[in-house]
Amino acid sequence: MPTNLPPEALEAEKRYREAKSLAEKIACLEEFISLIPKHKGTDKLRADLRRKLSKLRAASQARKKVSRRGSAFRIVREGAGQVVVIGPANVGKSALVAALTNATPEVADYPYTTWAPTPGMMPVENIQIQLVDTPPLDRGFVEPELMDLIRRSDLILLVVDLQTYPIEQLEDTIAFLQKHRIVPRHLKDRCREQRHVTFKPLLVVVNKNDDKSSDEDFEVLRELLGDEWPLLPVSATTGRNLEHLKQAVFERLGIIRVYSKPPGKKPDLSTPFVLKKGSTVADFAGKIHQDFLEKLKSARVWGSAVYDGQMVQRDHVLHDGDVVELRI
Ligand SMILES: Nc1nc2c(ncn2[C@@H]2O[C@H](COP(=O)(O)OP(=O)(O)OP(=O)(O)O)[C@@H](O)[C@H]2O)c(=O)[nH]1
Ligand SMILES: [Mg+2]
Repeated sequence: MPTNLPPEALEAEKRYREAKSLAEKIACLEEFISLIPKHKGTDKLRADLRRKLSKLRAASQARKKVSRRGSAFRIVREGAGQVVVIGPANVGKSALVAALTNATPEVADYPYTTWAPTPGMMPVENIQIQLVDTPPLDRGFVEPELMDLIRRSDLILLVVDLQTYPIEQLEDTIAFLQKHRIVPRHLKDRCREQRHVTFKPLLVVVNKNDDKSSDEDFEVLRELLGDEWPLLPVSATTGRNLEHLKQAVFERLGIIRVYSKPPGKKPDLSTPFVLKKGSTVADFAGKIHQDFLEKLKSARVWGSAVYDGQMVQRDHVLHDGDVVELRI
């Protein structure tokens, strides 16, 4: 910010920075712009601020629209699991969702770009997993519905920026979640208060590890944090380690893919049914159709059974990649 602005403009800028609600931010920014003297030296600043203002206005319009139709924070679940991508501002949450899914959230080199959650589908092998980009959590205010979205999700990807105080970012975000009674599942045993707390599987995605030159920084981070956190170094920009991240998400979701085989025919291996780990033949039958579950006489399994095509009971536990033939 140029320091040669008149004091009343600097005061307005301070009010703008500290504004808590979107409406307040818009009002303060309008006032700030009006107090900046118009000359060549302030051309760029005024243009930047006007752009910011029109973004804030657009966000406000979008919110009004969605609030009439229902909340922007109610993201319809799709695919094999819903994964929320959360963290402080400017760490690359939107860039990651853009790199991994078909969605195109706005990515910008200034903080507080994202205002509403944006879902996108991430293909992993032959299934699709939903990733939800979210607004940053280190704002002055956070919508209770955003916290509900996090509570309802199947997995949290907490993104930090390797190049900008990642430890503080991790600690602050965990403290913030804890304040809202959301605790990483792997810390459950250490949590004194267990009532009304939601325990969620969580992976820490250490973004902006663009190339070999930042590997050392990541190793230092890993050493400082010890083995308490599941850390995944990636780069949304260069695509480094993103395949690994996809696999890690798939594994953490605790799901298996099971293929249906009609009697006497080949299974369709391109469209699996997705079930929770530990699911049985009966769960699989129920997933296809309630009728199947009720009328199920026998089942044969290729894959996890002792031998291919083995007859199994309804309570036989299935594994990822199993092919099942149900007979009714
Ligand atoms: N070097 C580098 N820059 C990145 C990477 N990922 C994102 N960025 C940059 O970081 C800035 C912020 O990216 P965003 O994706 O908008 O960050 P965000 O976390 O969604 O930010 P908010 O929506 O404001 O919370 C942009 O300038 C991106 O180009 C990365 O892997 N490496
Ligand atoms: Mg964003």
